[in-house]
Amino acid sequence: MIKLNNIKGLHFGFSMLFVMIGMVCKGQNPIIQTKYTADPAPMVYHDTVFLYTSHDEDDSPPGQGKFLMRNWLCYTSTDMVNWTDHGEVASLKNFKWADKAITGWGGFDNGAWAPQVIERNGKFYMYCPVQGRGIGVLVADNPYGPFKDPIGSPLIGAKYDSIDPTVFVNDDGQAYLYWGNPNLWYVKLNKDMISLAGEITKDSSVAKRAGQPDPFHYQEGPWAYKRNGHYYMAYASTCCPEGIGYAMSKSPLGPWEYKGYVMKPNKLSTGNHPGIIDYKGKSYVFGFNFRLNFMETTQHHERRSVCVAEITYNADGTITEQPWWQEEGIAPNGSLNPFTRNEAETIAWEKGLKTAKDSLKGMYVTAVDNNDYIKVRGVQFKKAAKSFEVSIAAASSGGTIEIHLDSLEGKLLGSCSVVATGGWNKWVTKSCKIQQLKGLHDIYFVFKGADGQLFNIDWWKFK
Ligand code: FUB
Repeated sequence: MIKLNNIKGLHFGFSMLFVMIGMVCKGQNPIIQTKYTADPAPMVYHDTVFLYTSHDEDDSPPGQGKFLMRNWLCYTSTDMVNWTDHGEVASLKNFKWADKAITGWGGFDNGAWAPQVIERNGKFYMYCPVQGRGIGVLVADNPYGPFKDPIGSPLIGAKYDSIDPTVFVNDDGQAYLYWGNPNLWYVKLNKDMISLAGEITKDSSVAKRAGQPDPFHYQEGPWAYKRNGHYYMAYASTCCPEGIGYAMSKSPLGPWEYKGYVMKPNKLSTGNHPGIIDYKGKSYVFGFNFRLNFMETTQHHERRSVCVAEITYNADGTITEQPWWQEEGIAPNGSLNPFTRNEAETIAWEKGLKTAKDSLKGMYVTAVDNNDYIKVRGVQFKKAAKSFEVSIAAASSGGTIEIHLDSLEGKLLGSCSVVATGGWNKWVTKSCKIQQLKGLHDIYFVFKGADGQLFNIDWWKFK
């Protein structure tokens, strides 16, 4: 669960609340708990789901619309329930032009809104709204970055309702960029994906017309894709709260026909923002809720958390409406191999932890206190595991990693004591015997020790 280290006065009270909530709350939605994430943009590349998100800062102020967003994050999964944190992959600082003095738009300190990444010919293109300043594009040679701005200016200027880009390449190779709040806009892209191939146009079919019915209730957050010959435009619909609506068409440029809700709005969440994929024979919609925020405080902050639900399509291509984000989340679509090195920041659910990145180790888990834990789901022990190996660093006197089976209070397979290693970045590999274990299980790593930070964890594996 999120630790509000940077809001010192509130930290102790909320930590106590976490302990109480953590005892009863074992949900899988939202899917990321170490940070606040919003505006999910999933991309399937080879056998992996790359989930790019925007990032609400832990110290965003109270109040609706008070966003504090500086960078974009990336998570990956091969089973849809355990997500590996890759941290920041791009930030406002990637766009030199974001710093131009535009009164009220926060320079590099605010405005990193809803992105989308797409692969084309081995390059990865990230379309990023820089709130109030336009939509930029970044390019990288791999999905983790580093991403660079190839044009040094906005791809779409600020005057076109320029937020929430979604990009899609049709079977004939033509790429389309769509975006906008309160209108839906589009433009064709050249094959280079970083220049425009036509006029910027306001879509007329979903546009609101004075005095006319508005079946679409289009708000923002479009997500364009093609599936089985049908073109789809999902979007955050109705306001506020926002649900997820969708329209279909026979062409990438419409006219769009409203088809209904993927998910009806719910007063639990003012906003929403769809990202839709097919993965390993199933289909999924991502969006967000405010569950973690409201687990910590009754006050609304723009501290959102990405959620996922499975969706199904009917024979005519329409989508079966889903209930609001279920706390229990979705079933695993794959399993985790415990006999290879697993990054500690691969997490289905956790309590009390944060992740950090450095040049020596990359990402690792930190802020580990007594009773914090990590749950990983669907761990497949194809052979008997007899021991557990973990890479840890501890400037303090350390603590213990308890390994529990299938629940927090489940069978104790082993306890691994961690002693001081001489620094938070002095890493050692510790090996511990465990009771023999086979089969498919959820594993809970429960951390025990004295008050204060116990250790950092980089990776683990069973043997
Ligand atoms: O995250 C900032 C803005 O909030 C997004 O651009 C919108 O889609 C809404 O989610």
